[in-house]
Amino acid sequence: MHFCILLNLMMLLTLTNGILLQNGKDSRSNGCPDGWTEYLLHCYYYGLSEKSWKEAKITCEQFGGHLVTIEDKAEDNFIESFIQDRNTYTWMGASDMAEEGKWLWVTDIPFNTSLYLNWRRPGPNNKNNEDCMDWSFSGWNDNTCSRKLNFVCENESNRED
Ligand SMILES: [Ca+2]
Ligand SMILES: [Ca+2]
Ligand SMILES: [Ca+2]
Repeated sequence: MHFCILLNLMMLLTLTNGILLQNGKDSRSNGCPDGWTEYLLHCYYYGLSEKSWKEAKITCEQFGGHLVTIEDKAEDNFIESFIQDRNTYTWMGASDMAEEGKWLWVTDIPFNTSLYLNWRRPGPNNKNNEDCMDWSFSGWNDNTCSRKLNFVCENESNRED
């Protein structure tokens, strides 16, 4: 009986050790701060505290990054899986608050120069003056900027290679 318990304990220790080693290895090879996820030399942070779009934007800037900007389909697919099962609507880094209908990434890149867009059909409807972009269901949507939502920040990775 005692032998069995000892054997189980040893197995548990071996397992725990393996997990710890694995984690140590991951943090060494990751060019992102703790709590951020690396994808293609960029770091992503999922903000679980619900904030207005402007509050979320400021929070990302305080982290030294910006609300996430989506450059291509690969990044969009990554974001979709990153936010999956966490919240229905998640703030992204784009708005048309400066001029209605002229969408701009927070990095000052206008949408009309973007090669990739993923608005949910039929596109931004500006219902009751919606000027801030969220990711919800199958794509992008314009939403009311004062709504309190979770958000995603993006930053460059520190990895050299
Ligand atoms: Ca990006
Ligand atoms: Ca609008
Ligand atoms: Ca809308």
